[in-house]
Amino acid sequence: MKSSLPHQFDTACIHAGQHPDELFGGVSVPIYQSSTFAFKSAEEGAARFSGKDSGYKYTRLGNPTTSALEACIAELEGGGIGLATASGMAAVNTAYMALLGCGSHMISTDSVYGPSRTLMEKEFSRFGVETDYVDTSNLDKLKAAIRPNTKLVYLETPANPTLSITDITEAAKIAHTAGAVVVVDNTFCSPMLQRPLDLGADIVLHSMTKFINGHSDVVAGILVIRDKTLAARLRNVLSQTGGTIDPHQAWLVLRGVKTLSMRIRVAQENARRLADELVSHPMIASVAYPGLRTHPQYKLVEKQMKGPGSMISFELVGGVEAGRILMNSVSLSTLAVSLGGIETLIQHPAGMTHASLPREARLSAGISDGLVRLSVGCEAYEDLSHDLFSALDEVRRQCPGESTMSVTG
Ligand code: LCS
Repeated sequence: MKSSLPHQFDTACIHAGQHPDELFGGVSVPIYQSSTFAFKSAEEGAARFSGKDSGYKYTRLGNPTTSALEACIAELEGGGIGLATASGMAAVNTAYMALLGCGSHMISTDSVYGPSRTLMEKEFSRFGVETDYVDTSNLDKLKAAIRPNTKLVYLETPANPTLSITDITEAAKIAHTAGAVVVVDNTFCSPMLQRPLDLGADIVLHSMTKFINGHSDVVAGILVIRDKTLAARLRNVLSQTGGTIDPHQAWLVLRGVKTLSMRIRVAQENARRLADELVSHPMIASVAYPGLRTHPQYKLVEKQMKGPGSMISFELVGGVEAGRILMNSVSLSTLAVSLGGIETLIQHPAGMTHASLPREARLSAGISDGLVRLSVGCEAYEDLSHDLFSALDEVRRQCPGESTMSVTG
């Protein structure tokens, strides 16, 4: 696919949306830590509020540091308008609120980040929005779920935490035929590995808390939209509901994103090697990793993504109890939720990130009680491997019973 980026991706991570500060020449974008902006005259203030003058007015509505970040991520996604938010969930909420209303219907990937589903089930349902959760990796199921009032098709691919993959191009065709808007949560890939707008999506969404910032020190989100009318609609909802990012937070993400491509290359290489070793370990019952040839959608991964990324989910022989021993036995990998940071994190979706879902819904979305999720970081491979496989030895010691091996990919 022909890139619409003016620079190579690695270059754009460092420079997109940024230029030396005009006042002193500072190379790093200044942090405009100001809630409000002075007008030179009453006339100038009025012109800004009427839209005749595009200058800044109030940070909830726009801020120069935030604008630099929005321009940067929009360019990395291949062009569009960026809207940075206070968290990934603020981006999800903005999309739901802008696109749905009483009597409308949404179809969502069943295995999405837990709160993206709970927000809809507990809150938006109160306002008369209906949702079907389907395995969107199966396009027939997606097609069958379409209704005359379907306004939004919400895809998460790779999905959290099952790593199942939805064909964005084909799903967008189905949604567009029905007149629905397509949102893709691209958090697991970052724009380095997948560019949903180029594949037919209308809106791409990220928790920038993850790979884009990459240092587990900021909570932030973003929406990128190419259609100007749709972008204006989302901007209105965002600025009125107050989910705007803070300028200091925006600056931290701008600093983090500069190393995005380097971090992803190292983490992905570590993940590939770990996944290869995990599949042949006797205590592992199944491994889900998009880079394994045994992944059920391996061909689609090759077509749609530029690399398999660094998230691995696996099931241990011995289920929940074995997972508990593993998580308590690692020492370099940190037992924590979140993902996409420079450090390796391990967690238990059923008890942690997806605990808000009723068990039945969770199981039907493929998130079993014993699934363990690993967000592989940039540590030296030998150290990571030693930590994980020593912990697996401990599992074997405390919880014997070997696998007959069923790699689900
Ligand atoms: N979308 C995805 C795919 C996510 O994984 C998360 C957070 C969000 C949206 C929400 O972003 P936030 O508001 O936290 O910035 N995922 C988390 C996870 O898997 N563990 O902890 C948070």
